Amino acid sequence: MSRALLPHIDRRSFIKLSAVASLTLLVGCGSDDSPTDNTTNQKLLPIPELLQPDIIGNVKHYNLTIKESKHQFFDEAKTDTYAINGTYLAPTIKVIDGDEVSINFKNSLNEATTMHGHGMHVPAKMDGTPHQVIEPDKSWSARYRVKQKAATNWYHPHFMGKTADHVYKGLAGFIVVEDEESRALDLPDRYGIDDIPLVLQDRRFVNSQFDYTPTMQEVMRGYIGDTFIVNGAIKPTFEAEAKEIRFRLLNGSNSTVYELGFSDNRSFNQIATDNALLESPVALNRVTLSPGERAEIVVDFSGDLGKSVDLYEYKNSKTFLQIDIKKQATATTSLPNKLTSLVKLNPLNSATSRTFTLSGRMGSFQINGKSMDIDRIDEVVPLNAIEIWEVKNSMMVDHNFHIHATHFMIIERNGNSAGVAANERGYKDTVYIKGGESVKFIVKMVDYTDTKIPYMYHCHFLEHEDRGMMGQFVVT
Ligand SMILES: [Cu+2]
Repeated sequence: MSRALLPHIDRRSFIKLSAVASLTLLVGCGSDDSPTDNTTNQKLLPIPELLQPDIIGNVKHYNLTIKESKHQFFDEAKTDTYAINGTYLAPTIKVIDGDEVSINFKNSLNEATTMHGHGMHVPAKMDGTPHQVIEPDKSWSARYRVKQKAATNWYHPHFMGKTADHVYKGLAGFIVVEDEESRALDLPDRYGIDDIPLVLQDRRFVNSQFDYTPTMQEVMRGYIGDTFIVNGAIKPTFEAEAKEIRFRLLNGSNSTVYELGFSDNRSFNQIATDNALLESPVALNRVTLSPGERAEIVVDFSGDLGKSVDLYEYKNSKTFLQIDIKKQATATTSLPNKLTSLVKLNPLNSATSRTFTLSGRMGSFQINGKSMDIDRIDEVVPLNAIEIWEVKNSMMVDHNFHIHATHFMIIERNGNSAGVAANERGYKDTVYIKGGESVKFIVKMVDYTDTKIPYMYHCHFLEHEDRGMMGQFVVT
């Protein structure tokens, strides 16, 4: 068990230890206090604990407890949270394509929830949707064989009508998928040293407690916090080696779109979209992520020893993270030009098109005129059929569209294939659709038929999802 492997470190011993290099690895979002750099008195970036599995037979068991906790966002007081194992957020689960895994959740909350593996390619009954409720004091396991390409995925609640509330309180963690191909690439992969997961969120606080009280207008337009946090810390510092650093960026917010870049406007390379590496790195100086979307980026700090730069959110003018490049590189990497090959389905081979129109008013939301009904199957999708799905945002407010079960590839934005940006030409499971815009994607279900238990498709702006902007499909 990971707890035994990573003994609890109290604050005092931590400060003493923090002079030691590479300690970042030991810092959980779960320790009661965030670590402090004793030279600058600034909080260091917490790195979610990398959870070690118990191996029983050939199955890797990851044991997680969902519970109420208190987390130190502020020096003066602790904040009531929900958390998994620690005090806010959750440990990182790292799996390899082909692994047999059992992700075991014990619900120690006083209310029911669920736990969905966002981006995981799993049978519907293992998907952790509103159909796999975990009642208080009960346990539930997502047991499956990992069968997908390397990706940065995540897990979070998906309980009917309460997803926004449960995520806001702190339930979210990474599932990092690796495969043989990704492991052979010369990419930064030392967890916590040059391979850094970042859960990006924003929150409102009143008297150091979360304030989750969206008005009707905020339900429609987004409940944006004034305090931006990363891995459960407010504007912490990451002490980087002077080399290429890989950041696994996750927009873990309820409903805020982030336009991310660096304070010196430097360029970086995006290497992965939601569900796989890109075929080649794409050079950018901004990357936009709507809620639920991920991007892996590699930024080269090899000539920057002694400098500081911020990971900055340009839409809301907020600093997420200060990066102090203050360590000599202890290993080097060199970003490859070719990362992977992606299967590109041919639209001419598609027999079926489906249209999903997003609408809503007065705090209620619909897809194709209907609000989510857990007892209604909206779409029946045959196995192995190539399909085109078009999603139209008929509103003036932003939405996105997320599908479970598998990934898709975007083929048009607003009726135009040239409208698909280079860094969107990869495997996606969530796509941002601005007010009045539309997106067409190509998709094929390749596994796991089940005529009864559905998968979901929905807007991942959580206030919209909870108020009806969700539907269900079965794969047959
Ligand atoms: Cu929406």
